Amino acid sequence: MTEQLVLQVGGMTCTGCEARVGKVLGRLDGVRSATADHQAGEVRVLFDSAQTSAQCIGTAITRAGYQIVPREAS
Ligand SMILES: [Cu+2]
Repeated sequence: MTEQLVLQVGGMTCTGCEARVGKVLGRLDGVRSATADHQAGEVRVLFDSAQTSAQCIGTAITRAGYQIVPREAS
């Protein structure tokens, strides 16, 4: 099933960072699309939950050198 994940990501300072995050996520199995916006500090990912998980996506972002900003409880 395709799911959408929106993450707040810290450490992206330019369009190069957006490209880097997009590329790293694009390499993961099950990721359909990944769009990063450094100004908003936001990453949107469409992924197949049978092939990958929010956990794996978060790990890939962290390994690329960026930080996942915890969401405030709503
Ligand atoms: Cu950058």
